[in-house]
Amino acid sequence: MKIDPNDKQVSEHVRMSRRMFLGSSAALAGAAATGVGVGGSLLAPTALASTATGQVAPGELDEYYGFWSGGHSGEVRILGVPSMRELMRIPVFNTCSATGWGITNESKEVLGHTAFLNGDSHHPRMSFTDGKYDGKYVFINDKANTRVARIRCDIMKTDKITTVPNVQAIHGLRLQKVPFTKYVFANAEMIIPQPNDGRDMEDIGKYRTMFNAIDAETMEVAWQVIVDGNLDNCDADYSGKYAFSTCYNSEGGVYLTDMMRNERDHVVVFNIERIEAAVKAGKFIHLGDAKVPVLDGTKGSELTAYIPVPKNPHGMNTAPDGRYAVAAGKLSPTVTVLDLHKFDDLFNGKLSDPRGVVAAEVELGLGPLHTAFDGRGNAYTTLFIDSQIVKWDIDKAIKAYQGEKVDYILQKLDVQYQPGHNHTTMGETSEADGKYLVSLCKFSKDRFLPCGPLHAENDQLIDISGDEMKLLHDGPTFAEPHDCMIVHRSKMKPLKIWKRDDPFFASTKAMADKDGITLESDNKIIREGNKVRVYMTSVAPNFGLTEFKVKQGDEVTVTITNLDTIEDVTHGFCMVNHGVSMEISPQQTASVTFVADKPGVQWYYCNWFCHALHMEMSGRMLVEPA
Ligand code: K7E
Ligand code: CUA
Ligand code: CA
Repeated sequence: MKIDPNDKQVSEHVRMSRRMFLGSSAALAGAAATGVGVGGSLLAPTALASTATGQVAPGELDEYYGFWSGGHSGEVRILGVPSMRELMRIPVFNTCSATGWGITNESKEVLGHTAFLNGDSHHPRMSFTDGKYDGKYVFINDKANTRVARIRCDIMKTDKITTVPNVQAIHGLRLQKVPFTKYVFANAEMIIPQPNDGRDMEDIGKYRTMFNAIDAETMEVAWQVIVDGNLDNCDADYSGKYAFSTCYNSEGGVYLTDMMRNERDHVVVFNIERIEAAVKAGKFIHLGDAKVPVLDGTKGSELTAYIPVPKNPHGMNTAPDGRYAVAAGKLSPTVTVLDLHKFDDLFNGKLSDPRGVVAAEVELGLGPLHTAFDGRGNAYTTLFIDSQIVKWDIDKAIKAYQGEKVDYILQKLDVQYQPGHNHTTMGETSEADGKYLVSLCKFSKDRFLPCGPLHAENDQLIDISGDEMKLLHDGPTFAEPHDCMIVHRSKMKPLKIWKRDDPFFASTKAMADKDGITLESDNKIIREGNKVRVYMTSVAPNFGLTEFKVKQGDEVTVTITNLDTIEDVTHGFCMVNHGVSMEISPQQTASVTFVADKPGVQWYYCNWFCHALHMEMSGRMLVEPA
């Protein structure tokens, strides 16, 4: 028996539920639009409710988008803040069977066909214009395979991935803030022989790593600077002149005990103007096959300055006032406050000792890792060993360092347990608003129902709008969000439906053009030797082709264009027993290539719930035996 998708009863039911669904989202959009006019951009009722509880009522929208790294899951996740609801996952350095990331041709083009699919993402950062988030891109590093990826914020898909040559393990990643994000700054962490071709493996004293600048638009590596020591975290200033990185291994050791020997390691400052001038003047070398200019920034170079700071420093965070940056001591209970307004003097000969830029070096507690800011002159530093967030006053810390008797520590809040990064709403921009702080705790221990030996982490939401920090919410997260960034929703303009001319599937469209196919209407099969290209459309609940014939051993490319124009009606394509599945969202084209290696009837079906007849949205690949 055939079910008629145009059956009146069925379609009436679907129309009804769509209308209800669209009706409610339209109301929300309306409410949001009204809110925009009221003193900034928040929904007044949401703001009141969330300030009190951190909760967002069902049907209400969050005030902030949070971008979380997925650590060694390799992805990026979007959380709503303050609800801490997980809104979306963006596969980056991993495979995803729901969306087909790592499986579809479009994603393989981004990943490169030979790319590793295990990643270790740490630091998601949004592009800037004039020190403010511009809603365009989010960049993220992959420590595991020395890559940097870019996510387009209109479609929330990864659109470029760059492997950085000559180095190993990209860790710290921050962006140029001013005048705009021209460069993505990426620290390579591990020291290796240069060149690393097997020659000098035992000569540890010659191991070096590099600071890397990637062009944010082309995603090509613009230049690399060789440094002394290794590189951990980095940040940039609000003048656009400097970037700076912590180094925990100034010893140049390869064993842990060696890396802990010195009482002070350093922060290395990169002079962007001078580096650009040196590149222009041809003062660089090439290493191996890479065409990237490699410059010498080791001690004594005019491109860099080395500021000694205690001990195995980790976090490097610029305050929103543009005046100070904080290096967290990790193995020292101190943080070092650097005066960015004195950084010119590191390069013009006015300072005999680079420590002259240290504005304060004060004790906070055990294991300081990362610092966040509220835009009101306060800093919030995670204390890994003490399992606390310490709130401190930057100006008072400077006075205390100068010998005045002032208490710069305002509050210590226990968190559960052992925080790594923390992040405030808009806190890494000149628009820091001091509303919420998220503490990314590395251990959850007893905070959640036990789920076996492997534990979730615990991201805790803290209200910092008042004088006192108040814990609002525990949020379990799977391995391992090192870091997050939180951006006000007024900065974001994601698409709800794909545009037909999106460059994300331009190559697929070019292939169709060559085959004389119009993706928006054709349901056709093109054969070229043993390569078969199957083009079809989809409209809920039908594939344009309910069957197609191939021969065993054919290489089959299935390209599907989703003609639905209704928000949220995504289809899927899964070929049973072939490891093939993918997402096709409204107005998207997606394609996948596989070998039809099994004879007989092979069913395919839609695996994204799209319609009352979603189960029936299927078809047969008929494979003639070889
Ligand atoms: Cu885990 Cu930013 Cu990679 Cu600190 S890093 S904790
Ligand atoms: Cu189409 Cu489910
Ligand atoms: Ca050290």
